[in-house]
Amino acid sequence: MHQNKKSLIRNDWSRDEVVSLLSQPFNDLIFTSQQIHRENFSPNTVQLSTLMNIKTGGCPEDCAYCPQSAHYDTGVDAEKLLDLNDVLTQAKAAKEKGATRFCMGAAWRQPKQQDLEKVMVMVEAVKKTGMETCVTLGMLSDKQAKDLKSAGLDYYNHNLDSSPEYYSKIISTRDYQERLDTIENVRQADINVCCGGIIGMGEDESDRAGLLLTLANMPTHPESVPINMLVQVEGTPLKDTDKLDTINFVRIIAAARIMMPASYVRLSAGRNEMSDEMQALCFLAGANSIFYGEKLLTTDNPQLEQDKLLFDRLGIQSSQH
Ligand code: SAM
Ligand code: DTB
Ligand code: SF4
Repeated sequence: MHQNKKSLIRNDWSRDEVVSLLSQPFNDLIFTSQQIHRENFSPNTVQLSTLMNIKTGGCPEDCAYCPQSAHYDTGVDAEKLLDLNDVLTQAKAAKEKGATRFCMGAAWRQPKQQDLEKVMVMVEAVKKTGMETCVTLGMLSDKQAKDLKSAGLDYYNHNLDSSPEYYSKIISTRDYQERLDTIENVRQADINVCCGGIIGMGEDESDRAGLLLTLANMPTHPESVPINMLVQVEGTPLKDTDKLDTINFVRIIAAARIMMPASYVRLSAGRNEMSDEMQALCFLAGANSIFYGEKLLTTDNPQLEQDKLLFDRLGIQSSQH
């Protein structure tokens, strides 16, 4: 445990403590998270990241939520890795529209060397636009993480998705430890870690606490913590999972803010199904980043105009380059 200049950074949360945090009276929880948010960040500023799927579908993994898994019939066809020019055109457009980070996703279990080299060229080119770069390519060896660092990569996204206990109910083709190993390789390569999870997969309160405490008990907190609300996609095993109590989703955002005071907490997938009021509660609870752009990877995200209008109504500004 050490004291940073603003909030106390802890790495010793217990599950009981997190469960009781999550079950506090809502007003108490939000009051604390808003206080911590203000100690660490400008309260009315939200960072914008734009996502691009650079390699769609045909993934050998069986993640039960994912429309890009080859195990499920979701209507998402497998495509090849996109060309540098297509990626760069979209990156420049994203910057033009106000994004400060460009995140490139690939539906791989782990990149092959020849593909990694192509992605490194993309990272170098996108970085030259002045935006921060992020990629999410599946598992990485320590050498692959170092190669990405040498290309200038700023962030690597690799989510834990759920608690260690619930994980095996969602994915059978890899285990939790492999996720943790990749995150460690990214950390050792001195790349910023973007790591979060998905809420609404049928997990219980203890699993949500387990996800949060695994993130917050890392020796260094992920710099960026995406909290996704499951997008239920036809053809995936998780389609028709019981719908989440949206207030409980806001509680997860608040707990993430309290437990990881200096990290960016991103209100990630699922915004297209959230009301403006629910998103406003998430920002109040301490979310300070979103995916900005009309598509996530394969599913829809709010229209840019809709997000601009919401920010105007809330007096929120986006962070500047
Ligand atoms: N294949 C790589 C991997 O799994 O790390 C990178 C791409 S993968 C699509 C990135 C993340 O997107 C997943 O870890 C998961 O958290 C999120 N995701 C995928 N499908 C989702 C869905 N239907 N709803 C919410 N989040 C989803
Ligand atoms: C993250 O945590 N969420 C993003 C990004 N990291 C790669 C992906 C969301 C995907 C939602 C389903 C889809 O569009 O395919
Ligand atoms: Fe593949 Fe990533 Fe989708 Fe899992 S989440 S099926 S690893 S693309």
